[in-house]
Amino acid sequence: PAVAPSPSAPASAAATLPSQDELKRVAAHRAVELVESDMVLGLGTGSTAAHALDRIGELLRCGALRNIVGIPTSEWAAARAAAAGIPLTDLNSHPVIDLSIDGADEVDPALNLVKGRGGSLLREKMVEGASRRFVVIVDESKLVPRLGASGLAVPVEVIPFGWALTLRRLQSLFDGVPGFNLKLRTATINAKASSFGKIESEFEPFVTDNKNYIVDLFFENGILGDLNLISDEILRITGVVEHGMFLGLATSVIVARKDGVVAMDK
Ligand code: ABF
Repeated sequence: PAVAPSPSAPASAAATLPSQDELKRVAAHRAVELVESDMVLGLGTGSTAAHALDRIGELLRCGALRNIVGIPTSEWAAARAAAAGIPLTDLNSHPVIDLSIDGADEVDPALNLVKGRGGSLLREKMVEGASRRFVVIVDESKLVPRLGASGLAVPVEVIPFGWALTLRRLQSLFDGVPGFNLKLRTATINAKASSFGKIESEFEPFVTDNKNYIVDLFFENGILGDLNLISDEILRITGVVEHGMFLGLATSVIVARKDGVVAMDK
């Protein structure tokens, strides 16, 4: 049986360490210090970016910031920003963005990123690529020696038409790479308990905000080789819309670590 901690017991060291979510908040708040009144902002997606959106909303409400407009990188970001009270606009009206703030899934030592495990990579790359400054906010768990090395997905957005052919072409590109694997991203629908009490689920392709599918690439040893060349080869496949490697786009990365915040600049 679990033993409830005694209220008089001294707090353990672990209890005083910030949680991962607190680290995300610290990185986000540090980035929001760069926001000035009258800016056009790129608004990121994900649990780290959520802290930035909420903080910008707070600063607008108390009058510390004025005349901000934001361009959301996803439908989720649009809803979260609207709830925070941030006025929204779009890339057509504002093709040049002063500052974008967003999370990432991986950051390598050269500040290249993997993004899009949340599925918003295309709009993120359009918005952040149109930004004078793109500040990435992460907790220390996102730092990797090379992209793909966390063993998690490097996403590729593909059009639904002929997606299995596009997947085969992606497979051919990495044939012979040890530890390479790929699969169509799926979402669970209709999870229900069967008559035996077992949970049975149906799956369908995950659909992005742009009504596309995602093929997730996995590199057991991380991506070895020239990232720009690999990027070009992926983008040359007809049916591929965009991939989640963000090469040379981040101008700085704010990393919240348990022992403090570190900013890495390009
Ligand atoms: C977005 O949110 C994505 O590009 C990335 O996939 C994800 C990071 O999420 P979180 O901040 O929740 O870890 O920035």
